Amino acid sequence: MGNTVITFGTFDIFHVGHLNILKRAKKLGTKLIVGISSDELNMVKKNRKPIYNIKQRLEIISSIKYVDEVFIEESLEKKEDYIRFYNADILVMGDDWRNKFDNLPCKVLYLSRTPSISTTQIIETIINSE
Ligand code: C2G
Repeated sequence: MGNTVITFGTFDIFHVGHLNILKRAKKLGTKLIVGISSDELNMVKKNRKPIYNIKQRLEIISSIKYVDEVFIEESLEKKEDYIRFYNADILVMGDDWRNKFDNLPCKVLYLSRTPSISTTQIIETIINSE
């Protein structure tokens, strides 16, 4: 049997950086599970409401061809529970999270972020163009 890969994120204003990490994560196994941060968790992480709400983000990410299953990530502290529940072999995170999620019951890989694109920067570009 192939590896089950799990990854997490808000994926707000879905962009090519998000697509790249999902594509690379799927290549590491046969099944990709994505935990999508709840609107409340995004408030905790980034101190703002996501532009796209959880229902819209679930719909978008579950439609990506690299993604096999999605669920709502309620807390950053529940990674171990999610990994055990989905029997994940590998956790993939962007390298902005390097060393933040070590000591979990699976292999943990931090992949390099796609340069020059982020949700925050897209929001700033729109605000500044007004
Ligand atoms: N990402 C990337 N390249 C970018 C932007 C984002 O590779 N240019 C990756 C991030 O590193 C992350 C994923 O895309 O792995 C989702 O990014 P965010 O929506 O910003 O998610 P984040 O807030 O980092 O949430 O439990 C952990 C968190 O929920 C991760």
